Amino acid sequence: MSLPSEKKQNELKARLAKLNIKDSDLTEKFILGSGKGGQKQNKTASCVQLKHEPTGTVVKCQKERSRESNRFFARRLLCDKIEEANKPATNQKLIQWFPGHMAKARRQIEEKLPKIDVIIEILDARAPLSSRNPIIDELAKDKARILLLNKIDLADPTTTLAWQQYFKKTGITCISTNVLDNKGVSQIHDICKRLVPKKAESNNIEFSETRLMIVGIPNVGKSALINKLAKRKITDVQDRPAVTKRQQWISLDSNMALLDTPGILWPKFEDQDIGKRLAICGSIKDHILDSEDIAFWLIGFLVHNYPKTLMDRYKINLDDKDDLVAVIEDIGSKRGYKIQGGHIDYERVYDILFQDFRKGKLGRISLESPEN
Ligand SMILES: Nc1nc2c(ncn2[C@@H]2O[C@H](COP(=O)(O)OP(=O)(O)O)[C@@H](O)[C@H]2O)c(=O)[nH]1
Ligand SMILES: [Mg+2]
Repeated sequence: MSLPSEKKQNELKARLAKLNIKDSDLTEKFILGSGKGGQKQNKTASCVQLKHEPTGTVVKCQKERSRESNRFFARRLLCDKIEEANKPATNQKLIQWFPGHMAKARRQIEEKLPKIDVIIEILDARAPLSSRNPIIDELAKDKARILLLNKIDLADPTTTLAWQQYFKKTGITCISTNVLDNKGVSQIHDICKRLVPKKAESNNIEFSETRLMIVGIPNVGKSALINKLAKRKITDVQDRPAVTKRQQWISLDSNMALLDTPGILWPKFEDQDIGKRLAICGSIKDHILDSEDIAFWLIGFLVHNYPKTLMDRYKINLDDKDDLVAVIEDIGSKRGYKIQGGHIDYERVYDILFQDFRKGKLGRISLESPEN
């Protein structure tokens, strides 16, 4: 296999220079590859893994049999990735997920607000900042508000505590819940009573009840909370802002009423990592982002923050924590996830990682903490 032409090599050099990618910033590894490329035949470690230390970008390349060619292609791939990350409209792909929904969702929340006394804002306890859309601060600045860190059964308890303190400092009442198991939910009544002064006695029920509305991005547990507060299954809880229907009030105890349709907030698109955390938690659909990118992010995060969990769950040892390709391959080979030719089925490893994380099979894990 001949090396890429001199012209191509010079082009690459120019791109590297333009992106300020220096050789001294790269950590390069050669590993025994699998999958396409037939490395198993010549038994050399021709798969190249490249890490750009300043940005933490990792690429691997096992396109060719020759290590030198793969070194070239790995560098080109790295340029692609870093260029992509540098683009201002990086999240174009994500934004397309909500064609026209953002403005509509905002309008729908704004329309409901005049009737609402308390806003219950649900966040995913595993990634509270990523699952929070600050637009609600602006929309609901004059309203009483309760912040729910939900799914605490899946989040790291120490980190959840730290988040509670973090939000308390901002002056917002914050509680931790596991809505599925009805944990923490009963506090909502008491807090509402505390936050909203007793309304004037009135024959018109509309003016005497304390009215609640639940808001949050997809998949944080809005429908589950409505059902728990209503103590019955509200079948018509809709998650799509496009659906309009007559609003219904669900009467709760203590002279309170809950709007049966939650306010849908859209996820933030400020940076790639937010998107990755949300995809891992299931708030953004899998196919929106590149599953390989997300899986590498998750495995890198777990290797550094929850190594024991990873070792116990997949019976692997993490001899080299920087070699994420090897970690993924190790999991695949321990589980026997192979494709034709005996190569590791990467996609299947990614799937199992996401599923295990979402079901809590990796233990209680938080993807961000207030300190970082
Ligand atoms: N483990 C766990 N799962 C939850 C919790 N609350 C909700 N869920 C699950 O999260 C998923 C999304 O919940 P849903 O209420 O539909 O979220 P929505 O999109 O905000 O309405 C469902 O599978 C729920 O069963 C919780 O506290 N713990
Ligand atoms: Mg829902």
